[in-house]
Amino acid sequence: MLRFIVCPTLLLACVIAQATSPDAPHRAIVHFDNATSARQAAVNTSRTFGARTGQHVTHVRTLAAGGELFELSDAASLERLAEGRGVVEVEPDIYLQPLLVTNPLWKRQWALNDARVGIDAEVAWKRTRGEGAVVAVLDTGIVPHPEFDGQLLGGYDFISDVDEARDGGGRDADPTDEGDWNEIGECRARQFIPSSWHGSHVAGIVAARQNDGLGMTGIAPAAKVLPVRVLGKCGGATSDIADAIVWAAGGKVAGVPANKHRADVINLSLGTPRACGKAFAKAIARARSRGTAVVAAAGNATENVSTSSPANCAGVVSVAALARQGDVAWYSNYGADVTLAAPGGSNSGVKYDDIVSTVDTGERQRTRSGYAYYPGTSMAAPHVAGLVALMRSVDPKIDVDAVTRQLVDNARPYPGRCPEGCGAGLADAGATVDAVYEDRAAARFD
Ligand SMILES: [Ca+2]
Ligand SMILES: [Ca+2]
Repeated sequence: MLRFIVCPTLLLACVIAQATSPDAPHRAIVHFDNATSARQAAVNTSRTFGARTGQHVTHVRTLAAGGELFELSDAASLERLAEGRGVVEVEPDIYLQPLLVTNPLWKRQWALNDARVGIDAEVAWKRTRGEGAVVAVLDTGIVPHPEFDGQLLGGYDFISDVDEARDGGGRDADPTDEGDWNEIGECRARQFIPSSWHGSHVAGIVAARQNDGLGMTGIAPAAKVLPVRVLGKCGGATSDIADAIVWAAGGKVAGVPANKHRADVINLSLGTPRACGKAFAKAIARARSRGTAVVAAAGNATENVSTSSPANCAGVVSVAALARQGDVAWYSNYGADVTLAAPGGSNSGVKYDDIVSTVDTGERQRTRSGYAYYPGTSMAAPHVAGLVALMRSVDPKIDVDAVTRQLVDNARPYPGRCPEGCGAGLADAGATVDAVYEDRAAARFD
């Protein structure tokens, strides 16, 4: 029987509704011409239809504003019903669904759902939403946000410098973002620069709550984010970031309590133009040896990624940014050391062509939670880090080299142009998660 599901935003709820609806009765509303009375209509239609098809058609009632409701046997055909005497129109008695606004920003999340330039998250979600996986976000810290309720693990604040930290102390167990605004002259700012809440934006891309009636969804909404604060007022020190990489991977850092939630993947949406130094190289090697994958933004300098650290470090999954139209973003770094690309936004002045995610709305200190559209390889990287969480959820034992190999092997060709070269193509969550799932299933029979 014909059945419409009103389902504008995605949703599991709708899938379930479709699956259960065949149990509902088969009914049709028949509209007759003015010359046919309700009683006549009921009798005529039942007789006519029954005579022609041998099916049972039972009159249920007359609708208040007109129209006759009939219950039909299973095989009853609406087309045949329409042939009845005096019948003007037949419509199925469709079941409607409550218009739950489960993720109202879904229509803006082209990075996840656009068939051409998105990463095909919905296909991956048929297998997993990241259950059991941990994504460490090494960034400006985290703000309270309804999208993070139940999504966070206890992280850490690795900023050693009290002035940079703005929380009155050095390293501590509170990774809350204290704001990275700059007054004129502060950190060489030539004009006032408001707080970015960058770490919260990145964390939302990874694991904002799904189907909570609010805002957006992360790519791995059942994964947990481990917020690690490494960027303060003027950025972050290599020494602090290197320690935080080791800690996030479950390694020991003197003076810091052990991390009880070893990350499956570390996201580094940060960088500086220089070669990969030994501090990063050693920390990244340590993390990888502990089974933690490291994903880094390729950088926003429109240069070869070999100039941007830590994206240029060995073993890192280096992520370039795709613009809304499918070409590599004009600002994105590129080159042979890029592993693959993910949606990062156009940075063209059209906000919906950038990446929506969670922020605070305060210009300096935290004020209240909200959403903002940012462009950058910083936004591309967490799509891949979230995808790694999905992969680890499907196969917790997949090693860091296999993670990179599967990302590369299952990327799809660039929908647009990347003339200077940017790795294997566009990250494809559906194909990659399917491949990991199938490999694991095959391994069980080896
Ligand atoms: Ca602190
Ligand atoms: Ca949400």
